[in-house]
Amino acid sequence: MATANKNLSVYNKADIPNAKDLRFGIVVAEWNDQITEGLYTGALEALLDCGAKEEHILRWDVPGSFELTFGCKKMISTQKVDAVIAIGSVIRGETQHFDFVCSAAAQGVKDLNVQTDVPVIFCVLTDNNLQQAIDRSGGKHGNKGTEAAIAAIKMATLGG
Ligand code: INI
Repeated sequence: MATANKNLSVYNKADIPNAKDLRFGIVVAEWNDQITEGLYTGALEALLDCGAKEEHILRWDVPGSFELTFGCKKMISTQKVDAVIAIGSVIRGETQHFDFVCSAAAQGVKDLNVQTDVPVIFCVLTDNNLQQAIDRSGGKHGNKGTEAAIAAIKMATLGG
């Protein structure tokens, strides 16, 4: 995807609805936790910067990106949240495992968006190597967690 010249962390607060009355869920995969913690920090800081209250942001951890769908589904069905952010990092290895985990995570999040009225934001990095993931989780290309937080606010307030 074309992030080469894009900083994922740039947003104009004047264009973002205030998040003070919104509740957010963040589901974080433990795999590649150096990366997913960076994404989480980016998302959390952007939500707070846009007015969300810390006590209205719920975090759950799941083992890997494959488990994000179940984690988000359970959060939506048991907690009061206006949007959920699914955070993961999949890094290509020598086998096809990468493709199956990426595909399952993307399809699972897409399915939840079709099935429920709570938007689920796809904040899963799918990189060829660790450096690409570092660059997008608080490095030279910014932080995709920040971008996901802005998307969560916009989707939670869609249609007024
Ligand atoms: N999960 C990830 O989130 N990132 C990875 O890079 C990864 N790799 O490389 O294997 C990964 N695998 C675990 C997977 O998400 C599940 O937790 C596991 O298959 C159990 O269901």
